[in-house]
Amino acid sequence: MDKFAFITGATSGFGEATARLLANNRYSLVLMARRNDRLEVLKRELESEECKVYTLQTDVREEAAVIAAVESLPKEVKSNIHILVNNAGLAVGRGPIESGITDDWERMIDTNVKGLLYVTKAVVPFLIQNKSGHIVNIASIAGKEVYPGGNVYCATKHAVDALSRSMRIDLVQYGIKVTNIAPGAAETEFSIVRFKGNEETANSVYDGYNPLIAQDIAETILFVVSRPAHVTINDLTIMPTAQASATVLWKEN
Ligand code: NDP
Ligand code: 8X3
Repeated sequence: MDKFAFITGATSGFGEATARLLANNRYSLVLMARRNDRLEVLKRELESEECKVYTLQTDVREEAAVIAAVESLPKEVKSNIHILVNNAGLAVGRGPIESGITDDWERMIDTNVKGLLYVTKAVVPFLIQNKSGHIVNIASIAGKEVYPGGNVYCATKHAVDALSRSMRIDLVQYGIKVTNIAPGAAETEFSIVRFKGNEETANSVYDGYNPLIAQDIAETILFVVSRPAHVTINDLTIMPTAQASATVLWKEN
């Protein structure tokens, strides 16, 4: 039977690149995100005899929708989910706490923390049933350190880091692996979303150095999920070579 990887945030960046790479490595896919047009394009591109693709147009912030979406999958798909990549997430805005916008804060907390919990709660019973499986949580260097104006985004990614560690403790009895991945600056649609469509500001984040690209993270995910059964990689921090910490970036003039 096909091995399914369930990927949230599959319509862009890390999630999309991971979907492509896992499809090329004999996984079938369940792809979750809000933009259905992109999900359908990806499904058409990746579906083959070896790779079945199910798309779930779902906002991870809506618990009832997440539960219904997972329930809607055929039984043989649910019972063959081997990998859950909790990747859907975003930063909205960057600035000091005193001028923070509560709606931005809520979008980040609801997506990055509560959404990850809702999806995990809906999917983990199938991993438990099989007494195996692998959860890969996409955290961030912002979950290891803080930086000016990063306040709430950093708090949500610290929460993801803590959840990875506690999930590992809760799920070890079922033989379920949990890996936390903490990337530094990567050029995806992340900054366009963070700066609310302002392309000039978004592009300036990546000026003067070589940032990570989505493929770097996809290859890392493939590596961690393809270790032997007795090996778990708990935590990986991956940075562009020019980035020494959340705040130290070596830029060429
Ligand atoms: P992108 O903006 O390129 O991709 C984000 C993905 O998340 C999209 O597919 C989007 O799909 C999905 N998403 C966002 N909100 C929701 C939602 N409410 N429900 C379902 N899906 C949602 O960014 P990245 O690929 O860079 O980001 C992926 C993850 O990596 C995020 O968790 C981010 O915080 C983290 N990260 C990013 C870094 C970077 O520098 N780029 C570095 C470290 C971590 P759609 O809009 O269709 O719903
Ligand atoms: C995204 C990387 O440094 O902008 O998580 O927080 S950073």
